[in-house]
Amino acid sequence: MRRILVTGAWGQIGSELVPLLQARFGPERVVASDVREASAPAGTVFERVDCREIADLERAVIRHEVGTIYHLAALLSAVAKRDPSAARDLNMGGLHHVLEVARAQRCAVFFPSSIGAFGPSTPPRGTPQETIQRPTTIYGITKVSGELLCDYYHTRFDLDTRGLRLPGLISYAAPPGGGTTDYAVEMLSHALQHGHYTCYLRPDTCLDMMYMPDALRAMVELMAADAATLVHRNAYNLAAMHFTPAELAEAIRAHLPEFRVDYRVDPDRQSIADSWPDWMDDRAAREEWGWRPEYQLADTVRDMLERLEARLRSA
Ligand code: AKB
Repeated sequence: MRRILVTGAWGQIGSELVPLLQARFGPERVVASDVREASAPAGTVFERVDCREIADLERAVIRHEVGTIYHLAALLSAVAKRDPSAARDLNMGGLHHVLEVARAQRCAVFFPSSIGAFGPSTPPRGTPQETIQRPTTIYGITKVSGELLCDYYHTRFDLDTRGLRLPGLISYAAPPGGGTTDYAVEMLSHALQHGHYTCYLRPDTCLDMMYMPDALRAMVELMAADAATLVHRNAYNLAAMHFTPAELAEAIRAHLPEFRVDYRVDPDRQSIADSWPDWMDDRAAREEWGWRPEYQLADTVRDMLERLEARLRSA
């Protein structure tokens, strides 16, 4: 059986997707790759890959006989806003390299799009699967281009490309790096450690969010789905819950009644969040490949606080 390559393996998603794939398919069948040479956990096959260099990708795919690529290496929205050229090089150039290598070596490709693929002219509540996509962020522009490139490689070269429009992700294993939705993870860990958090978004900013176990399961289920059922393969709206910072703070107070939040709005991240939908309609994912989220806000907060507390105790 051909192997699975994960790019951006040390990021927020990759650091949890790699162990999940290893547990499901066997450690020898998963190749973790990243531009950073962090020491890989024991038993992990690691290959340094800079996706901006097509030769790195080619070498890894050929050497390890890769058949599926989960392409996670990308800059998130706030960092991309600070350096649009770097975002273009990695988010668009990197994906183009992945698709070219996948075309030559006949690999399936998973591409994570985002709520960021929408913009202020998109219907913000119950955002349809197919609707206006005119993002005003460089991050969103790279995500829409990514969706279109994946469509193109599928129709033109019959490549098996699949993708999801991911909401903000909440997780405890690795910190998110430079996103707009990161406040949720920060709020949970500050609540536990300091009893207080200063939030960079307004209290009424509503965004789609998802707990990492649901997001990982969605990725693996989509890649395993029967291709014949996939009409909107690149990329499915994916939803589980949506809430505002004020609502998250309230849910945390059910466990930590003394928790306090104040707000110091960062105009850069607020304007990004304001351009994104409040919540997406994910019926296409539910109908075409059976998507069902398991975690809502209360379960997510309870589980996150328990796991963050266990990590603090063992640190
Ligand atoms: C970000 O905030 O940039 C990401 C995303 C929603 O794509 N978490």
